Parts: sequence; structure tokens; C-alpha cells
Amino acid sequence: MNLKSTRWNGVIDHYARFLPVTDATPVVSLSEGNTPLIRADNFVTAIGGNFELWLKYEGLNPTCSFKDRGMTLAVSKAKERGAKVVICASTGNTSASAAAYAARAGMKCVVLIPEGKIALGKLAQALMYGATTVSVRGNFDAALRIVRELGETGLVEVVNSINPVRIEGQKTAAFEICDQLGRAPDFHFLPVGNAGNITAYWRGFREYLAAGLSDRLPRLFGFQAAGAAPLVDGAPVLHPHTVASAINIGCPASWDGAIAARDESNGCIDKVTDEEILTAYRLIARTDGIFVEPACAAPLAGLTRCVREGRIPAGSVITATMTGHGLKDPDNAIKTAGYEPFVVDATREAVMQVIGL
Ligand code: AN7
Repeated sequence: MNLKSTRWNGVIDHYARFLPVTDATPVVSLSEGNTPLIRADNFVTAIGGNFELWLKYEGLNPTCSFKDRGMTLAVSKAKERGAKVVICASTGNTSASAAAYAARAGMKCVVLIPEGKIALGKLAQALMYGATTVSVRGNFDAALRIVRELGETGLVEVVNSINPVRIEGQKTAAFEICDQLGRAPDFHFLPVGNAGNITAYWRGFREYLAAGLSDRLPRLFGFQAAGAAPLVDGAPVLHPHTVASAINIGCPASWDGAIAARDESNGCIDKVTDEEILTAYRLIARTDGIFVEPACAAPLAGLTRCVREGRIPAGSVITATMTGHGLKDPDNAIKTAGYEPFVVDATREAVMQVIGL
């Protein structure tokens, strides 16, 4: 017998040659990455398209968002440097991920979140992993400003995507998409908030092409929420607002990276309304059984509009990042579902009546 282990040991282990690590780097991993690429034909039919749509379901990472790809690297490098405290500002997912990886590394974690503006599941995660959780009376941009200032003291290690190794880790999602498809897609759609991820995907797709591991570059189509669309409007938004709390960001840190990704890929960055986001959010759950958080529905809403405007050539191969799991945000799910449970007496007849039998 010659059995070979197929165990997945995380993105640093799998893609080390593309990442800034050495044998001396203490790898802090939760076996993140290797998330499924799921074809969503029913959604394509529902929106009247004629192409392949593949969803990179990043909600199946260890803390249920794509942030784990960058956080494994950020925390490993922080540990390598001997840091004792990591800190971040977050709309929720970065804080959940930082808290988990810091716990695993035996480091203290401090997270700054905008008071009352993060989804319930994400708050539960930060608290449960034991992060010092600071609710700031202000928005994400204000919290990030404070984190930048604290970073300059040298006393704490910032693990927001202004830390360049975060972007390095996140580019592995583009590698995986190429590996899973056996090619690069024609288009890649994704939500845009602080703009680290669109920057990371563009770097990943380019590096894979340069290494001879893919055959083309996709056009990147990023979507912001209409109430928080600084990259589309061309100026920071002072008071951003959207139901998609993950991307409620008025002044993206990776502004230049996002614009370069858009322009160099012949792509676009556009905005969609909260109403369009919620429609797509519910639709993808109903048509294909894929439950994502509202931010992920921004690119799906954008794709819906692109189809309506005839901008997607027939037969295209399209991928889209579903950045976070639907269970992160139970409040919006229950509000948007449009159904409530039927409450009945505990009898067979009562249940049959509800079913209509
Ligand atoms: C589900 O957690 O910025 O454009 O502080 O959680 O790379 O910022 C989250 C962002 C998309 C946007 N989808 O990605 C944070 C944070 C989800 C997210 C984005 C976020 P970027």
C-alpha cells in the first residue's frame, strides 16, 4: 500500500513559493483556503444570462470569510517579528479573523469596531475568541485612523490590509480559482469595501500568468454599495451607509490598488443600491442554496445589471467571490427572507394544514 495524505494545511503551506515566508516563519494556520468553487446555473437562468458562473465560496474558511487567507500570513509574520499584540479596525470580518489567529498564536488581539454597525455573528466571534473588543462611537474610517496612529507608536502590530502581507495572503484565492477551473476566468466579480481584496486578486491573477500557471487575465468587475461608493463617485464618502455593513467604508485604504486593478484589467468598479443587493442576496439562496452575507450580493446584483445591459458575451466563464458566510448576519437574513415560521399546535393535523395536504 502506498497511501498519500491529501490533507490541506492552509494557504502558506500550499502556496509558499509565492509568499514572503521562509523556513524560519512560524506558520499560524487554521487550514484556511481550499474553498469550493460552486457552479450556479440556476442563478444564471434566473437573471437571463447565457454563461458559466462559478462562486468562490469563501464563507467556508475557518472564521467564515476570505479574511483568513491574509490573516494567517499577517499573524505568522507578526509572530516571526516577536510581536505580542495585534490590532485592527474592522467592519466585522477582519476582527473575527484577527481574533482567531491571534488566539492560536498566543498573542493579544485588540479590535476596533464601529458601534452598532457590525453583524451579530461577527461580534460573537471577536468576543468568543477573546479579543479586547472596543466599540468606537464613529464609523470604520474613524476606527482605522486610530489604528494607524497606534501602529505608528510601534507598540502594536497592525493587521489591517494597510499591512502589505495581508494582500499577499489574499491573492491565493485567485491562484485557487485558476487551479480549480484549469484556466483563468474571463471575468471576475467581487464586492469592494476597503479595496484590499480587488488589489489582491489582480496581483494573484497576474502572478499566476507570469508563472505560466494560467493562460489569460480576467477583467475585474468590482461593486460598491451606492451609499458607500467612494471609488465610483471619485471622492471619499464622509457618512457612508448601506445594509451591507461589511462594505460600509467611505475612504478605502487600497484606493490606488483598486483603480489600477480596474484600469489594467479593462474592468470596472460600479455601485448597486441596497434594494438590488437584498434582491440578489435572497435570490442566490433560493436558486442555488448558497447563503452569503449581504456584501457578497453586491457583485451578484452588479452581474444582474450587466446581463440586462447586454455587457456579458454568451459563453463567458465568470467567477465571483462570495466573501462571507450568510450566518454572519442573521438579522438581515431574517428580515430579508420574507417568511416567518408557522406556529402551530403540536398535532399532525395542524402541520398538514400548513403544508396544504
Ligand atoms: C464579507 O472586516 O473591511 O474591499 O474590516 O467583510 O478587501 O475591504 C471587510 C470587508 C467584502 C470588502 N466582503 O473587501 C473588515 C472589512 C466582505 C467583507 C469586503 C469585506 P475589501
